[in-house]
Amino acid sequence: MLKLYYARPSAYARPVWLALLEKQLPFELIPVDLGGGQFAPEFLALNPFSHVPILVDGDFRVIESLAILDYLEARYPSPSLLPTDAMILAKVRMVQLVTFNELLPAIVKLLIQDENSNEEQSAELPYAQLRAGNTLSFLEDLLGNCPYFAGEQLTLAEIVAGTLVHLMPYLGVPLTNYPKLKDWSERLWVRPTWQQIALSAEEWSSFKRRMRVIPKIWQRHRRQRMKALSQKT
Ligand SMILES: N[C@@H](CCC(=O)N[C@@H](CS)C(=O)NCC(=O)O)C(=O)O
Repeated sequence: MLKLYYARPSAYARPVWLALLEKQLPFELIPVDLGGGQFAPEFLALNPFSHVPILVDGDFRVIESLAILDYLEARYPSPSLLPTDAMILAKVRMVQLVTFNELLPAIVKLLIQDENSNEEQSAELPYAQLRAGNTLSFLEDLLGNCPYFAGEQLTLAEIVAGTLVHLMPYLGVPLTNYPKLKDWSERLWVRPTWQQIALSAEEWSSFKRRMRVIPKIWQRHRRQRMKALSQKT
């Protein structure tokens, strides 16, 4: 059976989890405690970069969320989550990459700032808001009047962007200026598959709290690892 190493709130693991559900594949979820569990030797043997998600399919292991999504699509093509038309495929890829490369860094910054709202706001906060708004405008235009980015077909564009766009109002970026994206997001979240990965309000606030300390834990582990690795060479 397929195995997915994941953490429930992980922005990179959630699309893979959702793709498995949309494809109706049987799979086992293996939770990883990102408070340090990702530095355990058994985990590092699966992913030397200490990240979730990891997909294990028999003897085959795939890391990197976008590579996993492509693997699932090629290996388990039905139902299809990727168009073949060149222009539509380019649209889907743009949505995936812009979401991870532009929107996600802004979300992380807004999350941390949100928790530190009593501290003086740094220049990074307005930049994150601008970056988020810029990405949402781009997505709104790209979606146009279609139900999905690829037209009538739900694809990996929804699987990636749809797991993050709905968070924006909780981070001080309402979707009212992006009405088509707002409707699109609401349509996605009534799907039973999406409901299965929904975080409760409690999980969400505990995640926000952990985001304040977790990067410091990661830094400490990484320094120890760098030391250990440099002693080996
Ligand atoms: N490029 C990777 C990024 C994965 C990633 O950064 N995952 C985070 C969780 S959202 C993680 O596992 N962080 C733990 C660490 O870096 O030690 C992907 O797309 O899979």
